[in-house]
Amino acid sequence: MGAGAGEVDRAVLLSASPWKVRDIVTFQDVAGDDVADLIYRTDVSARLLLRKSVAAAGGGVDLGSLASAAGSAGGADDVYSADGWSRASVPLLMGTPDANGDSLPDVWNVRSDGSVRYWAGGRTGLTGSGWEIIGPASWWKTRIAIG
Ligand SMILES: [Ca+2]
Ligand SMILES: [Ca+2]
Repeated sequence: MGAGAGEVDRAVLLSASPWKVRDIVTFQDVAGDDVADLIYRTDVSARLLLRKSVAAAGGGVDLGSLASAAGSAGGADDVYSADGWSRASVPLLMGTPDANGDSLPDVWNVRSDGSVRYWAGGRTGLTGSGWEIIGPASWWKTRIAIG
């Protein structure tokens, strides 16, 4: 993972098995302290969760703060979107830099019906119920990735 400035200086194994049921959505600052945070999907509860990072003393992210919810800023993962995000109903999802001009990173997904939706990211959760950008289409059902 990068340190927020487009640089990657090392790869560190933070955690192993819990991530088999999780997908990383984005790694950008959400909380507003200029330190990148982690948004991920957990298939277990069909939620998006926000793990807020701790700043490293020398700049960038203290990677250890991402290894567990307890070690993150605030000591727990926050629910970023409460339901509807199972792998079955949302086969593809991707976080991107800000797309709507509010300086907060956003989320795109492809649902199982082949529709494409845009979600505006907020400081503590997604805003609203998303906007359907492309209606249900068979073409999107056969994609292996977006981005
Ligand atoms: Ca942050
Ligand atoms: Ca945005």
